[in-house]
Amino acid sequence: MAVDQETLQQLVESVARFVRERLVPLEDRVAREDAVPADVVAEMAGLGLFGLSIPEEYGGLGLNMSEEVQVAFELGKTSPAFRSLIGTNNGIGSHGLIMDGTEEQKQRYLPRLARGELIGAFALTEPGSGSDAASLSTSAERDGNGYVLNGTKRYITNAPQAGLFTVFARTDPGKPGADGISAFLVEAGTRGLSLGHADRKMGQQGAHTCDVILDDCRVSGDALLGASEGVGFKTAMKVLDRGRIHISAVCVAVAERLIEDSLRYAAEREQFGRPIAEFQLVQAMLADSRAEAYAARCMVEETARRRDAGRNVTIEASCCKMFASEMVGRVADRAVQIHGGAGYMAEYGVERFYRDVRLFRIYEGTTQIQQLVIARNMLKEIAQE
Ligand code: COS
Repeated sequence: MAVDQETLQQLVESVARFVRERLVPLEDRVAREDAVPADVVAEMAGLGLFGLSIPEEYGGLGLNMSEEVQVAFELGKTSPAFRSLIGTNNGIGSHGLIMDGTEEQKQRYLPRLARGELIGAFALTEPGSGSDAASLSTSAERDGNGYVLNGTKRYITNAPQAGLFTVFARTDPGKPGADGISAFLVEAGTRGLSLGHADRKMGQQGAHTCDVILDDCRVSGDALLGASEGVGFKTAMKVLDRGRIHISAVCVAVAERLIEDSLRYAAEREQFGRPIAEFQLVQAMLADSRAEAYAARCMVEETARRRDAGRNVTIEASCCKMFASEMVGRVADRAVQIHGGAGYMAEYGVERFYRDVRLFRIYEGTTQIQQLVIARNMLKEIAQE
């Protein structure tokens, strides 16, 4: 355990209460205004949510993966936009730095990321490079002691708020694949870095993405993550392995929330003279959802445990991401069905979740990429036998 049981229990309970009392009542407003109110952001920072997984020596809570997923199981029981705000600082926006940064880079950025004073973003995807991340074309050309970055990054989560971007760029144009890629820590406000318009999305209003444009953006040599060229792609893959476990925990949480809402609705809503929960066809939908959410919860907890024990969990993380994100899609679909006409109406919020969860099957690697990762690594395993 990275923290003692009692501290963890208190944190999980505080987050559960915060979600129930503070965030759930704001869901509709956040979706309408496409923004999380500033006082809520401050309260999230006060709870330590921006630094959950940042090591204690840099001002975070230092939760291990098993502990972090317990928090995500609670924080995810509301609109994913709230979680998204702290998601990058605890995941893809900080873990490249935690895993592979130099001590000086960690000291410079992690304490502010942990306090939520700085928002981190992970700039990997490009207009021409999504699932095929190793084909990215943003360039980083050596110039004296520094580098000059050119290219466009697309759909970058939290970019409009971000103060620090982990930018993946090609330092070696002679190497077209993964080996030529390096990672850079680029601060917002650096000359040559600009943002596109906020993207208009299907769901998750309140969480923002946009393009990050690098136009002769000059950074000093110490912006090179870990002071090593050519290892950026591996950093990205390791960060995604970890991030996929967290996202899977959020999928479980949203599914559990939707099951709770559907159960309550089914117990109250009467048709044919009885609550619809008494009909076996409705019960089947509730039971399937409960069993699938439970299976995903067990997968996430076991994968987190294995990772904390130091095992390679690339396969398991992808299994979790694939199963949990597909599972919450099915659960959201059944939730709309159980709510009937009301499920299609904005005032009940179920249709909003239905749109929100669609993203889980896409970002941090589509379901098809998870299948590919799982199968490829299975083949590697037999080749090693
Ligand atoms: N951990 C550590 N290293 C890894 C790794 C992992 N999980 N996965 C791959 N690598 C290493 C490989 O071992 C290989 O190194 P060596 O050449 O030294 O053996 C290198 O990285 C290249 O790997 P690979 O050949 O598998 O790369 P590919 O281009 O074939 O494909 C996929 C990799 C498709 C898995 C990758 O591009 C991917 O995950 N794509 C999805 C990207 C994504 O999730 N985007 C979401 C947007 S970010 S929110």
